[in-house]
Amino acid sequence: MGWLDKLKQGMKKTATRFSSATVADLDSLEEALITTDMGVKMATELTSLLKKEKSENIKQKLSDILIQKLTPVAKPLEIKKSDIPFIILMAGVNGAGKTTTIGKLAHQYKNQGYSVAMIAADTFRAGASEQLSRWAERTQCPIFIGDPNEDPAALVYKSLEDLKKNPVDILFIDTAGRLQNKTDLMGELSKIRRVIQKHYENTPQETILVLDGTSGQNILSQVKLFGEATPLTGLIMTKLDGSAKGGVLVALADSFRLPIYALGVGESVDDLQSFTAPDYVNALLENVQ
Ligand SMILES: Nc1nc2c(ncn2[C@@H]2O[C@H](COP(=O)(O)OP(=O)(O)O)[C@@H](O)[C@H]2O)c(=O)[nH]1
Ligand SMILES: [Mg+2]
Repeated sequence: MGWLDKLKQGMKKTATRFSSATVADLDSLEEALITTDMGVKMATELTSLLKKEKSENIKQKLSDILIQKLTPVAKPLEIKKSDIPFIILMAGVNGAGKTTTIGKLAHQYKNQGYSVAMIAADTFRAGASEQLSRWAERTQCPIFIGDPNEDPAALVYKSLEDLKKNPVDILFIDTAGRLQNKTDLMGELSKIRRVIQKHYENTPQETILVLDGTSGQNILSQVKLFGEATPLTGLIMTKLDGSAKGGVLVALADSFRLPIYALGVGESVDDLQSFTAPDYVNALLENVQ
């Protein structure tokens, strides 16, 4: 199955709601848009734009507006050769898909000929390092692992010292996603950043927030909270093959101008895709009559 088919499958819930809302009946369309998790504000804004639309083809108009909103954020993650080592810090709540996404990205970059390494800086959760180690083994990347509960920043420091002797093109840093306390989160992420910057100025080049596409509107508060804790450069949304309500991407594009680098559409190594706004909107609106 192609990724868009997976995406469509994931959005079936949305699509079913859409199918009971005809574009001729804009109030029910507004309700359907809200249930895609794009948010009440966005749904209301879209519907009022459509109410003013003179042409017959309201669905086309809706599609055009959505594509226009999503196009600026649908950007692939670019590795700049002049910026090597290219350091990518992965942030996100527990279970969002950070570790899996690192595995998938490492696989892609290895296939493109880059050398890749990983630091398992989630030293708190039992099993987190083992999980990343399995990805490191599969993708044949060197990995740095700490002792249980070792200070993540200290592990990053040691790893970077070692990498000076054995340089790589791309370095992924996996982090713990503890969100109980904003001060903790901010403290930990900024400590890791400071350590990185001691070794390389203007790094990490990327701090990517990984978001679970099934968490609905909660995603928006995660972006806000993490964004306050650390400067984010982009987003990756996972689990769009599940019961995702894809409208949340529209809400993200509207609320934050952060690029959405990739979408996770499954648990295997190839299930990570960049997205293009037209394909995405087509999948989202497929069942609108
Ligand atoms: N269906 C699906 N599952 C995913 C995807 N990405 C990650 N997962 C699963 O979600 C769970 C949590 O992922 P993990 O990478 O451990 O999250 P982390 O805690 O942020 O590191 C694991 O069981 C993954 O296999 C995805 O795109 N689709
Ligand atoms: Mg993890």
